Amino acid sequence: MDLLNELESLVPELERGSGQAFSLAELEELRVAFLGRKGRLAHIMSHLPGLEPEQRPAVGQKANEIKARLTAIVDARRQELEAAKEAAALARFDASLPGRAPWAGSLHPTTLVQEEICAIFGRLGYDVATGPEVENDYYNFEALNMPPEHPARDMQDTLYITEKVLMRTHTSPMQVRTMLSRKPPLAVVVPGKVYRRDSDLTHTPMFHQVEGLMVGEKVSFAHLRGTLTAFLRAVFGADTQVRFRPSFFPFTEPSAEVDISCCMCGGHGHVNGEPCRVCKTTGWVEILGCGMIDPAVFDSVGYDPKSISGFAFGLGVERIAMLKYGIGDLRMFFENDVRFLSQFV
Ligand code: 2NL
Repeated sequence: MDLLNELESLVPELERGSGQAFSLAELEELRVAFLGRKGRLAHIMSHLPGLEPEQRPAVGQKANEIKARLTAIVDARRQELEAAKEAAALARFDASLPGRAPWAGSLHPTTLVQEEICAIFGRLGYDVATGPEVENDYYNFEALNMPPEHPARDMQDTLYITEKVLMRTHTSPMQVRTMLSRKPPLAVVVPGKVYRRDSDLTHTPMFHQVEGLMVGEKVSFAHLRGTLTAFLRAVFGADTQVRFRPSFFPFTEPSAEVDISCCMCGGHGHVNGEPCRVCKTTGWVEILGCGMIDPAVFDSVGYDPKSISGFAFGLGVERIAMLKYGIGDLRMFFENDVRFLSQFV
C-alpha cells in the first residue's frame, strides 16, 4: 500500500536531513518540515479520509509509529548539537587563567591620617571627643575670645545658617563644650569636619581638623613643645626636625606656628639638584598652630586662670596627609577616584 511506504520513507529521509543540520535553528526548520501542522507527515495523513474504512486503522497506527520515530530522530540530533555547543564554549574557557580578584573598599586617606593622629594622642593619654558641625556662635567664637566685632567672624569667612547659628569654622567649640562639662586635669583631641567660605586650588569649603588641648596645674609651654615634637616624629619619622615660630591666635597667648623639616627633600631644599616643590627650597614646611590657652578662654568656661594653665593646638588633616603621602593636589581628596583611593591601605 502506497501510504504505508510513503510513511516509512520519511524515516531515512529525516535521518539524512538531520545529519546535515549543524545548528539548532536548522534542526528546528527540519522538524517543522516533517512534523509541523503543514509538514510532510500531516500532508500524507490528509489522504486518510480517501481510504477504504477497513484500511484506515493500519495506516493510522503506522502514522503514530512513524511520528514517534521522527520525533526521536530530532530529539537525538538536538542533544548532539547542544552538547557540541557547550563543548565549544568550554574550549574557549581557560580554567588556568588567574581569577578576577573581587574589589575591596579601603579607608580614605583623610580617615587613615585622622585615625593615626588620634591613636598617637591616645597613647599619650588623651581622650577623643566629637561634637556638632552646626554650632552656636557662642561656642565657635564668643567663648574663644572672639567677641561680636572680631574680624574672624566676617561673613566672608564663615558659613552662617542664621545670625547666631553657623557651620563650625574649627573644632574648638567641642573643646569648649568639653571644658564646660568636665574639670581639669584633662587632655582631649577633637577630630572632625570644619567649614569655611573658601574655595580654590588649595582651599575647600569643608576640610578636616584635629585640635587638642591639655589643661591642668602647671601645664607649660615646655609640655606643649615636648608633646608636639613627639607627635610630629611619630607621624613623619624620628629624624624629623621641629621648630616653633611666634604667631598669633585670638584664643592662645603666647601662640606659635610649628614647622617640620621638609619630608620631601629631608630639609635640604633640593631633590636630585632640583628645587624642592614642597618647601620651595626653604627646607621647612608649616604643619600646625598652637599656644598656651588664653586666660579669657578659661574665664568663659569657668576655670580659674590663676591656678590652672593649658596648651592647645590645631592642624589640618588633609595638609598632613598631603605631606605624609606626597599628594600634590588637594582636589584628589574630594573627587573619589578609585584609582587614587585604592592606593591607601
Ligand atoms: C591652626 C591653629 C589652633 C587652637 C587651635 C584652641 C582651642 C581652645 C582653646 C585654645 Cl578651646 N586654642 N585651639 C589653638 C591654637 C591654634 O589652630 O592653624 N589650625 C589649623
